[in-house]
Amino acid sequence: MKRYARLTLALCLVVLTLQAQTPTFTPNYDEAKVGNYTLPDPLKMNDGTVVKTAQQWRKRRTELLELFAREVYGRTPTKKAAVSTQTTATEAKAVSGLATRREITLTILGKPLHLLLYTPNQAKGRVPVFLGLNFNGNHAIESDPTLTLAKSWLANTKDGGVVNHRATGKVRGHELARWPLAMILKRGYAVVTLHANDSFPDHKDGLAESFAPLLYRAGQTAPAADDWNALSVWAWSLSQVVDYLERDRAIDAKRIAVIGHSRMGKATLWAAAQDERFALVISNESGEGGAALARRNWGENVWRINTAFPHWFNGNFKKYSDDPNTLPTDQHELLALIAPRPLYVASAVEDQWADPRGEFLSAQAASAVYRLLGREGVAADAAMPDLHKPIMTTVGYHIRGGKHDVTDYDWEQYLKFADQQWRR
Ligand code: GTR
Repeated sequence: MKRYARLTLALCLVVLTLQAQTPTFTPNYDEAKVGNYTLPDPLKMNDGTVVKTAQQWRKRRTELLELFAREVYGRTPTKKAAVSTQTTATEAKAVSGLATRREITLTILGKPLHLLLYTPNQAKGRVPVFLGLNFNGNHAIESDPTLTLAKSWLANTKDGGVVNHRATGKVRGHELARWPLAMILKRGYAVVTLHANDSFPDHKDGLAESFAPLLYRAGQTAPAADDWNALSVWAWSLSQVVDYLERDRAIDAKRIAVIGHSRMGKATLWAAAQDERFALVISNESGEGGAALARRNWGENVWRINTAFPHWFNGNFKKYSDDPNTLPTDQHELLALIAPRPLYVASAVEDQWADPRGEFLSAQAASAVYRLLGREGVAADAAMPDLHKPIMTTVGYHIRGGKHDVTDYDWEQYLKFADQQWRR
């Protein structure tokens, strides 16, 4: 009997420990339970001074960049590394003859970033370009078997597409639906994409294989609490592509639109906040840590994202897991850092995890900075638009039907928005 009691006690302890290790998360999807929150004012300096001029905004911009770098995404090393560029393959009749496709490798500190660039064959002169990170490797953009298979780490899949963390031929075309190349090329835009995992493999121990250790400070062996992590490294990789595009004679580097979906949307917003060479910015369902307000308790929250993806944000951001109200920033201020450049935020109604309303409210709150800089944003008293009723001021927004994804409907709006902004 005594032995039985001891065994039961031991079993209970095991169960309790396991429970403590795997806490459950119940997202809130009830407006009544969102709670009250006060957003920090992007137009108030840290010392309380109200920002009234474009000149003062430049100072405030620097303050906000510092806060996001220190407390949220981590600092990006400023050191410029030497880059060697190599075109490894060219296909003059890609996408049914619509484009010339180039595979270009940028080697930075001995590590490669593989770009896949499509330029429309019909175009005369330099063309504007859509740039975006992909999730699965460049071979996932088309099903063409001649396209080089990505070599970077990928999460294994049950269908044999990724084995031992490396892509097999089966994953070709996996992201094809999200990159409607023909539609974009026919409108006269180039497309350039790169695999996020080339710069930071997307898993909790990915840092070691990322660019981060290559850019450590002298004597550094581990990241500091304010150092960069996956989202910042991905953002940095986008800026490396801009450095390249500025040297490519087929591209109009003054018209680079950067687009990102979901986690890549988060990285995209942070890239564009820091690097003003991105002329137009698109956040497709970037959600928590992207466009959605952190203080609004809906769907994914800071605690959940830090727990599931400890490698995305910096060490300091973990301090805010229990209470996002203690953050010195909120995500509308990240969007505001893009002002006065055109910004488009998009949501999907079945993507409640990303908080569509929180994404809209964030774009609306950021619009105060657009107005200060003489641009039209989402009006302060505007109601959230209905499904498929895009708003297109310098700040664009839509919510569409369907799930978390990038669809042709989304692209139709982005192309229209870019045409409108660039008067094409
Ligand atoms: C989810 C994550 C989101 C979003 C998404 C994605 O698991 O919770 O923040 O980034 O992944 O990237 O598709």
